[in-house]
Amino acid sequence: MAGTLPVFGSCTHAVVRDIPDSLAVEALRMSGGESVDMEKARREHQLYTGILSHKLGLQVLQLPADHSLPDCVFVEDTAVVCGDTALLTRPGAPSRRREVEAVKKILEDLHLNVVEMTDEAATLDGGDILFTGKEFFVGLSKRTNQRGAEILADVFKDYAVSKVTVTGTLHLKSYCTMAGPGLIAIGSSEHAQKALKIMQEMSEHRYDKLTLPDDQAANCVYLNIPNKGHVLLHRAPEEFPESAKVFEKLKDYMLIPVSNSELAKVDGGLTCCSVLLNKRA
Ligand code: M3B
Repeated sequence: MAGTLPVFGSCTHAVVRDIPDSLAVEALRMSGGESVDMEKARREHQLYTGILSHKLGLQVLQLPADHSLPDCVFVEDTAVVCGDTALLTRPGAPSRRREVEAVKKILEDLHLNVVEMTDEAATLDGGDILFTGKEFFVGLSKRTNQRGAEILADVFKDYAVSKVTVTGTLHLKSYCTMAGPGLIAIGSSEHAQKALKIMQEMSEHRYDKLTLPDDQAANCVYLNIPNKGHVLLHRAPEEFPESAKVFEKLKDYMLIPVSNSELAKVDGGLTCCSVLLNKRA
């Protein structure tokens, strides 16, 4: 590909999807736990999409909810976008497979090179895919398997793809994301630390790390926005005070605390609710 390497975190568009009423009772969750306050969930989600559109100036494409798809708000799991290629996933949970259809349509409308994962032996959730700007890490989890990882490696041939076994949680990004160029946000649990160690051992690149006391807080959204520079959406101090203090030490960042108490009850984090893409390239 000709031209300059895109700046890590550059982004022009975000795909999001409304929360269906069915989420409260039917969304998949790792453990029983508290009931979801749907009004609050929708308020939090509106704040999240408002930040992406009004505060950061992204073009936000908002898909309507589908009530027969209780997890459809978690669009991240349905597509992996890198450059102008979008790999549509084959979600590990059969109840989530049809979520991909609406996302496929909107990514095609955006004229991305859309690739489908048709192999019935493959499963992959976007929540297991960590793109560092230099390479991919794929979490092998209850939702993502070897075959899914192989297909991702075939599609994104320009990058190294390494596999990491995910233990103790749903997805790889349940305890790690990128918090900036070359900066891995990582939780403090033994499971998270073990995953980081594996990633460091497999990589040819060196990364800095930002260690968060709370695993859930390590799921943050980094963006690089013209005239704003480094932008980080991170979990609010009301939710994770100790982790928020760690984020607040980052220099030269526009920090945006975001509450996500309700979708977190069904295992959703901040990355889960958008597919980010860069059409400026
Ligand atoms: C969560 C889906 C929950 C379904 C996202 C990544 C890590 C903390 N009930 N999906 N992509 N997981 O989030």
